Amino acid sequence: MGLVTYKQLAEHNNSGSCWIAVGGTVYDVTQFIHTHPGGAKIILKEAGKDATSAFEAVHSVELLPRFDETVKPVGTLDKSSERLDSNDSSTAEADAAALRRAGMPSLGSVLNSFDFEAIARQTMKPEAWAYYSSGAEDEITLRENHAAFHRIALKPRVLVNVSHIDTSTTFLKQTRVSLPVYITACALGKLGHPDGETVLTRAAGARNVVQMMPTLASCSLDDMLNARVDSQDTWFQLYVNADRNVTRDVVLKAEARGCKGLFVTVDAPQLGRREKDMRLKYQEDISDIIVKTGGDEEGESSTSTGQKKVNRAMGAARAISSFIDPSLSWKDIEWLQTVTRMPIVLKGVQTGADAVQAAKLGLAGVVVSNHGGRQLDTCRSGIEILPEVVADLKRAGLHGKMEIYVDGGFRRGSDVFKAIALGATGVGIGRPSLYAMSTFGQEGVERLLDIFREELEMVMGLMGCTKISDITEDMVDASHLSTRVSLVRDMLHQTVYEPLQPPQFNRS
Ligand code: FMN
Repeated sequence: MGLVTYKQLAEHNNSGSCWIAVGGTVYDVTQFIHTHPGGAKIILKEAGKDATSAFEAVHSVELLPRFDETVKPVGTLDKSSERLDSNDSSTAEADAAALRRAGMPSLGSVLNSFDFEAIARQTMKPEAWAYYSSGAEDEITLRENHAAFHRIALKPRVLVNVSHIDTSTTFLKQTRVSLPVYITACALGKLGHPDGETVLTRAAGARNVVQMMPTLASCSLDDMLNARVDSQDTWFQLYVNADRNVTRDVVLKAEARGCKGLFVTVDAPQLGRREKDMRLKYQEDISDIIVKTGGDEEGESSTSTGQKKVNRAMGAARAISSFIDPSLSWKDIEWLQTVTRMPIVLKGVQTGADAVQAAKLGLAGVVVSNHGGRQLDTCRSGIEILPEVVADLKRAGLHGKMEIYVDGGFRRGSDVFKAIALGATGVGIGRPSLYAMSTFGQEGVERLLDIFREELEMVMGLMGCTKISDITEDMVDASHLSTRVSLVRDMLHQTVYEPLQPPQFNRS
């Protein structure tokens, strides 16, 4: 392959002859744009340019040659050749990003997980922020997920020697972790950071916590797995593809490459209506990209190949939802048990009855979760469902037969403590890890995990617990957990209370 100058690249900037450069290689995608089920527009926007950053915002570069035989490499981009202004669509975006980050508070000023969110809101690309932060419809469940923790009171024990506190525990009977916290699966990591989910992998490795790797990551599974440090255990989150052979292949690959748990997402037979996301122009472009690769839920999938016509006017999430296999049922879970020896955990269980059914099948666990409030609005928070799951498993004589994980709205060490007290083995952290990654990269995610550890240690100390197994149900009062209405507003307190402030920007 010869060298292609920026000028030569720019000459192929239309549907009659369309070249784009990605990762230093120039591709002729003229034929491909016509077979692109999402339409030619998204590619033509980058025609004749170095589209690396636009492409990498969603994909792993190594995916491109695999898309289609109509994607033809024509040469290597001659980066020493004269650049034309229009050659690189990333320049304007880089300028805008630099402006957003001007005067950004330092990592040292971040005291809690909310601070990452406050900084992310101002520094992230607005479309990326909308995608990460959005919840379904009126976002009642999104807010309830955290609010529910306020209805659980702590009942500390005193005069316990707490000079040494150990927050470590064991997940799925095999993985010793430093914290009862894991980084849960979230799609489209490259929207927040150019290195995408590998940032989370590295931070998880550095802090000895587990990362659940998403099927729909922007990075390939290999990229993520290659970013592990020695002896780092990871889990794989699965969206079951309509083509079960695709699913079998990806499950076998995850197992062969050492993943220690298969988390099957069961709360997304179709996607929730995320209106912040829908309102932004971004949705159309992202859905186009995703549809091209046959992605079946919240991002692109490197493994699926389905192509469908979708209603893009409904926004990214809804457009993508047409790829979700709504026929997924308990029978498929039994089939998965024949495919893999990895422990299988259902992610997205919301009733005690379904948890009992999972235990009867002999599964390794459930994640009590409402998908971060992104699916069914006005459903209950994970923490509220947890006691029902424990009670129903006890009634069925199945308590202790499988592990119970929970996610949604966990922002404080005390939230983690409450979940452990109510019967969880571990807690998934979603958005805070995305925000920490998007603002401060790996260092930010490590700091986030440190904050969770420091807060949990403090709460354990004040509660009279020196190890995770000391945390018991009688240490919390959850009697009002299901009382979702607070009848009395403490007006005086509200009036005198001075709200906490996130770190301030210094833009003078
Ligand atoms: N869950 C999945 O099972 N698969 C996904 O691909 C997926 N993508 C997500 C993308 C984003 C941007 C967010 C915020 C969540 C996603 N989730 C996905 C749900 C998370 O795994 C988790 O259930 C949720 O984020 C926990 O709530 P939290 O964000 O309040 O911590």
